[in-house]
Amino acid sequence: MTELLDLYRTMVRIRAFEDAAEAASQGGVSWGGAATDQASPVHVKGPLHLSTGQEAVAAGVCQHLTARDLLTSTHRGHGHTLAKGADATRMMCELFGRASGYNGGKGGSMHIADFSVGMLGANGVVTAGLPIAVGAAHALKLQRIDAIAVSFFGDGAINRGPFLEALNWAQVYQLPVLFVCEDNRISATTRSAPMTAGTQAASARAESLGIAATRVDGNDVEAVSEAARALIAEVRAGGGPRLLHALTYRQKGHVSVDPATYRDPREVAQALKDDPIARARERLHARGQAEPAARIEAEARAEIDAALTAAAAAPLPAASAAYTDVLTLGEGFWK
Ligand SMILES: Cc1ncc(C[n+]2csc(CCOP(=O)(O)OP(=O)(O)O)c2C)c(N)n1
Repeated sequence: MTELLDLYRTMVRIRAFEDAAEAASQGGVSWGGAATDQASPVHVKGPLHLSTGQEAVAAGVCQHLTARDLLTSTHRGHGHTLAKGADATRMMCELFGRASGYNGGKGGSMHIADFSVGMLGANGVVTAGLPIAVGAAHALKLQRIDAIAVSFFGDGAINRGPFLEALNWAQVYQLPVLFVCEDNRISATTRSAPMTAGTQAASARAESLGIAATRVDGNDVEAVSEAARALIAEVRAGGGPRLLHALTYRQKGHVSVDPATYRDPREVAQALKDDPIARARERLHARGQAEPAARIEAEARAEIDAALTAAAAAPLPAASAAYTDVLTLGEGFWK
């Protein structure tokens, strides 16, 4: 029971963060996610890739990781980053472009990393997180460090070459890495199935290299957690790489400004009924845990409201910061 409450807390915190970030990138919505008549400023410049609806995958996997374990993420990385233990206020500050953000306000959503909790970074390049995680896992093995690496990626990533390269290297060197395919059935605005050869391609391709894979309902947080627990135990025991294929659904458009009109509204309506948080809440209520569930929801709202308030009040980077953290090519390079 405690475990479902913990998983629920992670999911609800992610949802609160995503809802707040979405509102802040669109304007017109106040703190707490409530609509308001007055347009509030657009605090987040540019579109965001939201993971709304996919929270169970991040929560169920990261439940079994410690800060020593290493993680790579995708362009849709807020949920993974929060679940791995990053600070919501520093993340929000980064989205708001504030100096107190994870990247000094200069990187934004797709560059958030926090090495102190083992989060090696979101990544705007599709599939790029896999070889990075494999490199990290190889370093862990060579240095005999008792930790593993995990890489989240979308179903669109499995059709790019680095997927094969990463899995092959991990298997040949028997590296401690868990690959997690967060299959939301769509790649940006294109359905993944018609452009992917084979059935159950993520797991089938892993199995063809001898990497054991498990498929799971990615909207059932307890099922994800159980599957991840078993695979991570095998990876930790030195069994080499494993792959988890979690089927979920992206409730929002590709980015926060995408109304996703290319999807059949009936499909979306059906998917919303399968919401992972609603499913977990129903279970908690059925198990007599309505009160702690409500407390968790209130705490998450308060945490994210505080993050929004802090981000809105935080100073922007100094103009001189434009010249720091950039590659110096040397005096006279451009002459
Ligand atoms: C190497 C590369 N090619 C193309 C893109 C443009 N792009 C951004 S997201 C995306 C689709 C990714 O699909 P998936 O991995 O399934 O993630 P989803 O957006 O569906 O969550 C593409 C093609 C990119 N970022 N990187």
